[in-house]
Amino acid sequence: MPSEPEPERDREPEEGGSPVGRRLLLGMLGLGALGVAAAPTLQRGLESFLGGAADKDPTGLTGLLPNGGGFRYYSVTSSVPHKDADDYRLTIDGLVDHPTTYTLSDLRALPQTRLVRDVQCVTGWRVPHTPFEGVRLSRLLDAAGVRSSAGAVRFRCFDGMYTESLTLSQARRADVLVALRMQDKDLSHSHGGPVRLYVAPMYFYKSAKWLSGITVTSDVRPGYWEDRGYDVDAWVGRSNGRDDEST
Ligand SMILES: Nc1nc2c(c(=O)[nH]1)N[C@H]1C(S)=C(S)[C@@H](COP(=O)(O)O)O[C@H]1N2
Ligand SMILES: [Mo]
Repeated sequence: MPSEPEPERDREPEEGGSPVGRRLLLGMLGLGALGVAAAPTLQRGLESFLGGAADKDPTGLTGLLPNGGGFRYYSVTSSVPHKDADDYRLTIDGLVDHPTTYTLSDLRALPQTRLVRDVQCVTGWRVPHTPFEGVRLSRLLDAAGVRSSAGAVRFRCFDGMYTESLTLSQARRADVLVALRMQDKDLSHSHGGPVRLYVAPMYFYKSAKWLSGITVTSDVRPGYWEDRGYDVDAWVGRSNGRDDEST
């Protein structure tokens, strides 16, 4: 975590640290009467409701709601365009011999890898045993023909704001996916669908949602949160001053 205090607007929403009152948020969602300490079955209902609400929420504030140890829905922009099989594109360019643009059906037609690991956010929340499925990033890089001058990979998102990066050797790991599915369902919009990056051994901020571009470069450029103090090498339990169990 950053050692210097940063301006509030430049921080991920932390657990229990929402700037907007819980009651106000629940009220906005028409959930005023629902306790946050609901029974587990109800909680599960609440989580899937919140998932749906996050899909429709133009304010992004549902991302600040506590949801019982599950995912929080994060976006650094107040709204993100929806994309589907008709208009989704992923471009691979930069230091490659064959720049390529993939549609969603192109990606679905490639061999899929399924991984089940814990998800760990750097603000503390963890979701155990979460299946992700998609195309290995290494496969897309090999198909594009990475040039010998390359050393890193940059990721762009169609929210127009978020960025991430990996070194080339990190990007080529077998546990780094261009993910199409999460929890055995097609990725929802709120979780970064139709396509997000999934970097299993690193804090979840590496797993860029709404992935639209992969550019092979000579060097690593820090991503959105890394410009705001997070570690560029984001190994779970070995970075950001945290000692979480590895995923
Ligand atoms: N495009 C984009 N990707 C992103 C983020 C974001 O704000 N925008 N937040 C990151 C952080 S800090 C986390 S913890 C996860 C949250 O993923 P989720 O919203 O599916 O729970 O997405 C990561 N990828
Ligand atoms: Mo995060």
